[in-house]
Amino acid sequence: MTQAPITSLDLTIRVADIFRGAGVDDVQADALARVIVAAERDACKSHGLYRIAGCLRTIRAGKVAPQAVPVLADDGSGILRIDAKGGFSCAGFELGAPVLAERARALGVATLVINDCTHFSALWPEVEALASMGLAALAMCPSYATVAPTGGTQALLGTNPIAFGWPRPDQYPYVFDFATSVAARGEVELHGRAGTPLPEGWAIDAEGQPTTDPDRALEGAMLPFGGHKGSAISTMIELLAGAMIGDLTSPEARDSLGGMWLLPRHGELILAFSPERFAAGRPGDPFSRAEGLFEAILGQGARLPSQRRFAARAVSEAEGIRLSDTEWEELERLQALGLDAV
Ligand code: NDP
Ligand code: PYC
Repeated sequence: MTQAPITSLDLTIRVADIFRGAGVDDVQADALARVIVAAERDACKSHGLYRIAGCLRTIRAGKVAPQAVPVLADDGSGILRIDAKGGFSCAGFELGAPVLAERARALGVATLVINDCTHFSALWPEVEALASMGLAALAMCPSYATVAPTGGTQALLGTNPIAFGWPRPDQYPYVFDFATSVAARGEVELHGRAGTPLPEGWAIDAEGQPTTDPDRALEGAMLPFGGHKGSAISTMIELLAGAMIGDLTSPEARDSLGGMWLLPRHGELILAFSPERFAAGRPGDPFSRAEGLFEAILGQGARLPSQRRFAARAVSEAEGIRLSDTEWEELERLQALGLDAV
């Protein structure tokens, strides 16, 4: 029997309950539920409910600290640090974001480093939150080694996401968020589950040969987007959000985990800019100039990134989130069995 749609709030409560039942403290359980349900609400399936099982597996394996309390270190400079103490990144972000916003307004630009966190989520909730506070924002992190550098044959780089947000008056911000691989690894896993082949050009097998078989791709490597350009941007993320912040790069994260059936532990770098502070004394209002650019893009018939996502959100908010029977069954199984489900 098909179930009625569920509101974001009710789904968030259910997901948080699953985590609480698995021994996760309230702060982390609520932060996890918010980020997972936001992805489900916005039709970003690769980082929605599907990720609950991965979180539980990682908790069960003892590779994430479910009771960790993130700590903020603030020396008054433009570098704020969260020590996640081995917990999930999203609780650390929620702690650091308001301070980051206040510091970016005061200095013009400020950064938030999150160290020692398990990270699995999409980055758009973070840049969107900062944009809603009137700031432009960039977020990036390594992952674990699953992507071959262009011209190479072995997984070395992560799928290394990068996201950007720009505030827009009286409407959703301009936001993009993507993996620097051709697609997120979650997409490959979803193809595997559905038994559908991958599009050409996504992956190579363990022998370095092109493949459209999701299982062979997961044993081999994904490819960077845009050839050498994506490969270089992904390498930049390893440097800035790995080596520079004193945290693990993707190959190190993979080695420390001993495999990829669990969620990776590493760091994240988030930058926030005050457009007013940068534009001060220069001609033109940065926000109205930005609107002119967006209008010109739309005027050509192109769409803005996140438009699909915001449209999905509008439907979810009006009608509730629709889950398939299989998704309901899985949710109920996870709720009933907790850590024994994985
Ligand atoms: P997609 O390729 O699905 O989307 C990338 C971005 O491009 C989105 O902002 C999307 O907007 C936009 N977009 C797509 N098509 C168009 C178009 N025709 N015109 C304009 N904009 C467009 O993303 P990925 O599969 O690469 O990544 C998915 C998610 O995975 C991301 O949220 C990322 O953060 C996450 N991820 C997380 C990792 C981690 O370690 N934590 C690792 C890798 C990925 P829209 O959503 O509206 O379609
Ligand atoms: O989808 O590539 C991915 C991913 C890796 C870690 C979290 N998401």
